Amino acid sequence: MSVPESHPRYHSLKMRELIIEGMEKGLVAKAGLIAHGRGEAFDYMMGEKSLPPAIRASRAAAAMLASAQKPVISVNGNTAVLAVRELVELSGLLGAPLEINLFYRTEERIARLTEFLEEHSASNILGAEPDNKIPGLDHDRALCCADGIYSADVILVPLEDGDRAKALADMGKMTIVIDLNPLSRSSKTATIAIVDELTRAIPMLAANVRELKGLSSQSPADLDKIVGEFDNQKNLSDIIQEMSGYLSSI
Ligand code: PTJ
Repeated sequence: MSVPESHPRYHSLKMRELIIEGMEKGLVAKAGLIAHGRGEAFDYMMGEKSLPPAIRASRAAAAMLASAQKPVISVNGNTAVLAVRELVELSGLLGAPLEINLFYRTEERIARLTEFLEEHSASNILGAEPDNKIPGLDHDRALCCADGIYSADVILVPLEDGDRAKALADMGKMTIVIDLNPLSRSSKTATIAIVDELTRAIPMLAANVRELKGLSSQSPADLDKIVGEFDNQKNLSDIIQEMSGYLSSI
């Protein structure tokens, strides 16, 4: 059944359709359906909109990406099917590779995701031939590319599954997580957690990067200042406050 645009929950139902189709095409893991449902529940609790703390986190994340020496965007099944165009655009803006890095890794999924990214004009794709490992992880998400995640200074990790953000932090890397769950280990471990829905968060991040990179008056020190003023723990408590405020107003 195709969802009519007039349906009040069009966007939400459309995203479900993308995730289901993605699973049927072998792009999304079965567990990706469950992960998506958990995300939807949190999004409901924030009124399905980007809250002010997420907008602040996006600005700090953009400053961190704009000043990175070697940024990398990590891509999994859910992120690819929900926001492929936006991810390719962000990759181009930053000159950052899209590295396919999967929790439920199979060579078939890697091949299909590579093909899917190529079909959407991505030119800088890594992940098919990992030649290094993130230390401290006992699952396939440890597999990474020496030229990508392994040597990156800043890594954008949307829809993380938890322990990798910690392993990357232990490697001395700065991580930007996009996750609707402010209580998740990834949100707490990230250098910057953007607690927002992926399809809202990626375009907002790209717009912020575009703006910060376009400001000729912006010096590296200005970007460092924006990043330095951001406090992830405080931002997470702010978002929880916002969510409880929203819930008690209903
Ligand atoms: O493609 P793979 O094999 O790498 O697997 C990807 C999933 C997402 C299945 C895997 O990483 C996983 O199991 O993740 P988790 O542990 O379920 O965590 C996913 C997090 O993303 C949860 O905290 C969800 O709330 C959040 N989430 C789900 N959908 C969205 C989201 N956050 C932002 N935007 C969404 N659309």
